[in-house]
Amino acid sequence: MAIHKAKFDKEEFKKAVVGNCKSLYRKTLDEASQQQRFQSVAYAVKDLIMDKWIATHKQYDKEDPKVVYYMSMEFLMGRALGNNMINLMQYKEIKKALEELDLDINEIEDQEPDPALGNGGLGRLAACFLDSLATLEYPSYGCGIRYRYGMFKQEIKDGYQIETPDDWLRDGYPFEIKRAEYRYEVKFGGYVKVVKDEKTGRDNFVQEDYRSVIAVPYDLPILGYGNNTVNSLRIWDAEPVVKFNLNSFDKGDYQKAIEEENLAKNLVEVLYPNDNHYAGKELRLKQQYFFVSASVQRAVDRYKNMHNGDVSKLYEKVTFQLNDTHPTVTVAELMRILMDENGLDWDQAWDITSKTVAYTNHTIMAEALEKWPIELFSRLLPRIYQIVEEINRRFVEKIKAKYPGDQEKIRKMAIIYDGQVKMAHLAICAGYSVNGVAKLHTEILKKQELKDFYEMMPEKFNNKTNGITQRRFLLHGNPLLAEWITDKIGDGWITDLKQIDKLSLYVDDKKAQQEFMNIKYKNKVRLAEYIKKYNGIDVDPNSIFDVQVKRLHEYKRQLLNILHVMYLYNKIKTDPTFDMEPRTFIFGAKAAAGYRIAKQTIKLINNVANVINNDASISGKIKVVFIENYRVSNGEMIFAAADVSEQISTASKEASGTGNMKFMLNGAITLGTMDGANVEIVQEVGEENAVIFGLSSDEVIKYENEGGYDPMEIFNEDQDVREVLMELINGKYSDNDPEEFRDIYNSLLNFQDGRRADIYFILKDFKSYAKAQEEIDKRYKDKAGWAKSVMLNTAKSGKFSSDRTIEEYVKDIWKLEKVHVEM
Ligand code: H2P
Repeated sequence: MAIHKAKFDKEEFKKAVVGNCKSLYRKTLDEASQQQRFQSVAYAVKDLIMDKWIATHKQYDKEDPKVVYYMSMEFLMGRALGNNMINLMQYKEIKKALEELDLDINEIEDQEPDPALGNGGLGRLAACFLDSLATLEYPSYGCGIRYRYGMFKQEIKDGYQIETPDDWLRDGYPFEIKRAEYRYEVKFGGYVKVVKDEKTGRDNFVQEDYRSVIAVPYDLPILGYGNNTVNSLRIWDAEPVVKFNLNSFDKGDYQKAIEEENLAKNLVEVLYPNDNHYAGKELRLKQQYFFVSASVQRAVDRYKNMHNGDVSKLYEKVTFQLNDTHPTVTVAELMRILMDENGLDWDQAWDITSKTVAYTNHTIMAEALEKWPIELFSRLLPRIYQIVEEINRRFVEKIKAKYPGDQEKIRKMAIIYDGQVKMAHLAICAGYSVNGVAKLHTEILKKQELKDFYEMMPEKFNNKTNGITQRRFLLHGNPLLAEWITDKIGDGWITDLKQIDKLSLYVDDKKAQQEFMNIKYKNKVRLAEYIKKYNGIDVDPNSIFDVQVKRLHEYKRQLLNILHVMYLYNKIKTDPTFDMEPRTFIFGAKAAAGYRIAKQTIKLINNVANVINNDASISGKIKVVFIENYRVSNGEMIFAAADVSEQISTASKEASGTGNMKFMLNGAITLGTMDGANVEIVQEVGEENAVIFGLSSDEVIKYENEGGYDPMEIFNEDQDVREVLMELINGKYSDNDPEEFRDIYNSLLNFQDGRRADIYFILKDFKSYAKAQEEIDKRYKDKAGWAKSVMLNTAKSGKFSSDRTIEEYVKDIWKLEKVHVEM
């Protein structure tokens, strides 16, 4: 790939920064606040982007290539300034320019709020995909919502999680531009009137007595690395109709005006902070339809403008990728636009739609599957519901034709059944592609969760193992290692991560090992300083940094990790001579606000930390740290500093995982179950360079089919486990209230609220996990062996670039052509 590096005029740039400060704030840089300095710099960087952004879209207009619209409720972007500097290939130059202005680039970058329009892996994947699409020169739009408040900020008070609003737009976000020229009306509620067209005799479906909002997009630039491509992330804001439609006041329809004002205000107010969990809230469905309708209207208009208003070949130039079921109303909205607004009949519209929409599944967790009550769905989206009903009717006919007399098939596969609209079924029925996000996950979909669908339409199913962008998670997040790698093997890895395998040549080289481990040490010092600053805890950079950072969810099993820490602590206490490498257990996780057990787990981790960190008798053998407000920006630093990557989900439950890849890339050893993409990580790096434990997914699924297992047996037979569990309820870690962790205790041992005990097999896997942890300790003692192993992890991470993932989507699903932008 030809890398293009634009000329950088340092003096011009400095002038721009000073000028921005003056025109934005009426201040000199000296007088400005840190935030104002950041803004002044960001606008100067945006200037460098603008010409490329314009050129890219000119080129798209000229070539009229096929475009993918990546439809996603979440884009967990992380900070843009540093990343944009990196992708412009001008990080060092800009850093230098800022130094000459007496500005420290790290402090400036630190001023940017993390645009956190996502929960976790699903939203971050979308962000990595946009980076790769632009870098690989593929035309694309990310389509989402401009939430007024993103993922909440987490504070820890007395060990409890406190959620505070993430007011990321407070100071204005310098990289966005408002596209007031693209306004679309989105309608909710009312009823559908059928009006006969006198001329054609056709029935027209007209929505009446509805409430509507105006969708207005904001575009964020998505820069390719080392090229001139700048794609857009288009996020929609909602404005009330009344702003320009004063009519309703004239007519005295004051009530309607107020309702629309409120609708607009509430609609994009906040991101739902639930991952892998479906809450069934009306506002959520409104959000979904809102951004889908606006995005699809815009995409169809854009296409029509370029094709003389003829929509019949839309699928040749447009594809909508549904990031999970959240944007599945795309199917019906596209049908509506094609039929009601463009006069196509059902068959034509269906033919186009079913060649235009594709679906990615991200989870098999039952509680994540979206099903909307018919009552709610049809009341909110009356025309859309009619269309879904007709899709369902025809689909059921097909099922009947294929499986005559098999009522069971209809029960399991229908889109509308039992009073509910099942979004995954709609996505699969209409989509031309259905993909899982790691090999194991896709196999489970085919053999278990979506078995009936796979049987009926096997040609739709395919796997796309997730990936991450090495530009953010190594080049930006770990500059020391990035530079060292480039020194050794050149910089080809930045756009072709497979090349990182060339490092394999160095894994036995003593000097290279030393250098690699020195860099790891420096990154650990950097993290230790952060921990000191924000947690007030001293940690030893010579200890093993054992890290689990990800959303807090029972299936991800942070509980297994902390129970093991409690067990280890008991061991050291009973035998003070117990020999082990000093270990720092680092956690970072946000829990959904209403998820009780998850929040208790955070409290447990903090209380255990409190007891252990203050026990001088164990002479610092263990430290426990809970990093507050884990997010993309501190994540970058954490991945760089990790020795051990905890990927310990119950096998079969983690569809892929992407944190696992970020750790691997930065030279950490995976301690994990054979779940999600861990399986493929082990395949790449070799079993001897990872530590694997626990039940396999087949074993888990078998237990589940047999009604579970009995954790009481383990409780009764295993002294160590019993001791740890008793400590949950005897006040050892909860002085003031021995009942504090009763729910956790119960979740492991008692059948309650219709749920079996220990459904995530924590006790079942406990001993095997403890043994794996001993294995880590043993391997770390062998310094050279460890160095070789972590270097191999970096060297063998080539497969896990999102560039590879995107190339697979392009080849198998989207069929895009590259568009090269010359300047
Ligand atoms: C989910 C899955 C992950 C997967 C990610 C991206 C929903 O992310 O659980 O296994 O890697 O999508 O496909 P998360 O749990 O982080 O919200």
